[in-house]
Amino acid sequence: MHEKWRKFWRENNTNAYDPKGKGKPYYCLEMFSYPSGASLHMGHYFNFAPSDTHARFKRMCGFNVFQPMGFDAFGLPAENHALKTDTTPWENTEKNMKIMRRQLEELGGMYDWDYTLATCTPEYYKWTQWLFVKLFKAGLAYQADAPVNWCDKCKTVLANEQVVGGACERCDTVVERRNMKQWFFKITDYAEKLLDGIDKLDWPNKTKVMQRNWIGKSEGASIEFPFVGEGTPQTLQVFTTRPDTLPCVTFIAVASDAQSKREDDKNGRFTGKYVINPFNGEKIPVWEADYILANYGTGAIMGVPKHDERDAEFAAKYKIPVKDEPLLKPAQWKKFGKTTTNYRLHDWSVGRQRYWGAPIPIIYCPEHGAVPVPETDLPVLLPKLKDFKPRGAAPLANDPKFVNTKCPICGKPSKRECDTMDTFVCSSWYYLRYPFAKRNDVPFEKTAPVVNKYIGGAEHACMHLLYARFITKFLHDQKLITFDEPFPSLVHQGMILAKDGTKMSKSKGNTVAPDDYVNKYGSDILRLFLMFGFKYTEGGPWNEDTLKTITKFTERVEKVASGSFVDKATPDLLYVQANSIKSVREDLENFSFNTAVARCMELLNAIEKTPTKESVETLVLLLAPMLPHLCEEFWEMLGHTPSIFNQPYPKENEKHLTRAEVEIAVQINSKIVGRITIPSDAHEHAVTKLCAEFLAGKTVTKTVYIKNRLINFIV
Ligand code: ANZ
Repeated sequence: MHEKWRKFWRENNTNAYDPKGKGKPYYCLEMFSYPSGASLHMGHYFNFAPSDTHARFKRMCGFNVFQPMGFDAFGLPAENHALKTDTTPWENTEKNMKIMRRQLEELGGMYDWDYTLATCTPEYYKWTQWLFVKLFKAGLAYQADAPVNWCDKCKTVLANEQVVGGACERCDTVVERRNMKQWFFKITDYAEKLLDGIDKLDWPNKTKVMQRNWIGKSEGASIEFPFVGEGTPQTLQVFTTRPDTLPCVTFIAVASDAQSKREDDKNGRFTGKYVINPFNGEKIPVWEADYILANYGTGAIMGVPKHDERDAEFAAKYKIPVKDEPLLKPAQWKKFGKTTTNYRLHDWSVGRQRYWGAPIPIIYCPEHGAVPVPETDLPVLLPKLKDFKPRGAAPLANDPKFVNTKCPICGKPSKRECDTMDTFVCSSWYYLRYPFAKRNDVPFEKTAPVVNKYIGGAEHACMHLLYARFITKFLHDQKLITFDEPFPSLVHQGMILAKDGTKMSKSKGNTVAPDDYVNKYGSDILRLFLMFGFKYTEGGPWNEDTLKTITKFTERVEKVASGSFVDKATPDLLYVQANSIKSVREDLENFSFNTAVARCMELLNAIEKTPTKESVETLVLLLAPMLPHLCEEFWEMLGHTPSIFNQPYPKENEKHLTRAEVEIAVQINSKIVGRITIPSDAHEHAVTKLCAEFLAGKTVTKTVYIKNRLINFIV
C-alpha cells in the first residue's frame, strides 16, 4: 500500500515544487545528512519524518512549500571509512546516497528530487570554489603562519569549533598545537554583526546563548609593560578586563609552549625577565604559565592574585606575593591603558591536509604568488586518486597531473594548492543552492529565498550555524542576496537515545534500525510512533510501549473510514471536532507533534460513537501530514480522488468551539443531588431558576456556581 502511493506521487508529480506556484512561499529545510554511514539511523528519521509532517501541513494550509533534500557528501568520516575498508570515498558515497534516498522516499518525505544536491559533485563544488574566490578577492580568505590545532590521528588541521575539550571531535585524539601555513576565513571581521544579529533570531534560547558565548565579546583594556634593562624599547602588552587593578599587579604571565595539555594545572616557570608597572614603576617578574591561552587577547596577562582566583592559585603555588592597594578610577588607568574589545572567536581555519574535499582554487606562481583560479576555469576537479592516505601533507600533492599547472596571469609553470576545504564550507551556503540546483550557469540568484523554518540538531550551534550566518552576511554585503540571516526561525529536534538512556552507537550495539520497523509496520506507523512517543524537541530513551497503541489507532481510523455513517452529528461531536482542529493546527505549527496525535485520538473516540462522513473526513485530513500513505488510501476509500495533499487543511467552525449546552451537577450542601442541562453561556441566576425542583421548601443561604461545571446551594 505504501509503494502504491509513492508510485502515484511520482507519476503525478505530487511532490513537485513550482517556484511560481500559488500560495505564499514557505521554505522548510532539514539539515542534510552525511552519507558516511551506510544508511539513515533513527535520529535521521526523528529529524525528517516529523518535520515532513510540518511541511505537508503548511502545504495543506495553502503555502507554496519547498522542502528539498540532499547530501553533505564530502568529509573525513567518508574518507576514513574508505581507508578502513580499502574502498574509495566516491564509490562509498555514491552507494550510500542511493540507500539513503531509498529510505527518504520510503519515509514518505515530500521532497522534489529534481532539486537535490550532493556537495561532492563538481556541479556543486564548482560554486563552493567560486565562494572561496569571492572571499579571497574581498580579503576575507587569507593564508597565515599561525598556531593551529593538529590531530595526528586524522593527520589534519582542525577548526577551533572542531576541538572539543582539547580533543578532535571526530576521533577524540588530543589535539596538538602546531605552527603551519594555513588558509583562514576572516570570520572575526563579522564578530560584531554576528553578535548583533542573534537578538532578532527566533531560535532556541540555549543555542543563542552558546553562540553569544562562543563569539565571546569582552571589553577591557590593553596595557603596555616596558621590559627592564638593555635599554630596549620593547614592551609586553596584556589584555585585562580589570585595568582598575593595576596597582595590585605582582607578576606577568605569558602563554607557555607546553600548552597542548588538556588539564589546566597552573604550571609555570620564571623566564628571568622583568617588566615595569607603568602605574607605579615597580619591577615585575615575567612568568610562563600554562593557564594562559596563546591565542586569546595578547597571550599575556597581568597577574593580580588579590582579585583574580586563577592568579591567586598560581601565586600561592610559586610563592609570588599578593598586593592589596586602592583600585584605580577610569580617569586614572586610561593614562596607561587603551580600551579594547576582544573576541573569543578566531578566524576560521578552512584548509585540510586531506583528500575528500573541494580543492582550494589557488595557484602559486613564482612571480605572482597566490593567484585565484579564474571563475571560467572552475571547477578545479578533484582527481580520483589511487592513494589518498593521509601522511601529514595533502594527498593531492602526490599527483603531478593535479599539481602542475600554469599561472592564470602570466602562463608560467605554477603549482596548485593541494589542501582541500573543510566540509563546513560546503554546508555554509547549501541552502542557497537548492532552489537553483537545476541551474549550471549560476550558484544562485539575488531572488534566493530565505529559509522560513530550519530544523536540525543542537550540536551545530557553534559550527555550521555560525559559519552559515557568516557566509550569509558576507554574501549580503556583496549584494548577492537580499537578507543577512539564513535561518530566522530554527527548531532543534531532541535526540533518540538507546533504551538505557545512553547515546546509540554501532560499537555498543545498542542501535535500532529504522528499516526494521519500516519493513514490519510500514513507515507511516514508524512516523506516527516517533511523533507520539517522544516530545520533538526533547527526544528520549527508546521505548516501544506506544507502538501497539499507534498500530491499533490506525486500524481504528481505517475502520471508521470504511464503515457506515450516521446523518447528523451530535453537538458533542461538533464540539470535539472544532476543538481538535484548532489544537492540531496550533500543534503542527509549533512542532508539538505528540499533542497533535493525542488530539486526533480524542476525536476518533468521539467519532466512533456517532460517525458522520464529514467528521471522518476531517480526521483523515487532519492526519494526512502525519500518515501520508495511509491517509491517501483512506481518502480514496471515502470516495475521493487523490491526492489528499491538494485538499485544504480543516479549519475549525468557531461556532462549535464552545458547547451550546452543557450538563452540570447540582449540589445541596456539597452533595450531588442531580444533573441539569443548561445553555453554556447561562448566568448564575438563570441556572438557579432551572434548579427550582431541587430547592422546593428549602431556604438557600449561599450559592456557589462554577461555570459550566456545577452549582452548589448551601441551605
Ligand atoms: C587582570 C585581572 C584582574 C583580570 C582581575 C581579571 C580579574 P574574559 O575576556 O572575560 O575572558 N586573560 C586575558 N588574556 C588571557 C589569556 N590569553 N589567557 C588566560 N587568561 C587571560 O577575561 C579577561 C581576563 O582574563 C583578563 O583580565 C585577564 O585577567 C585574563 F581581578 O587581568 B584579567
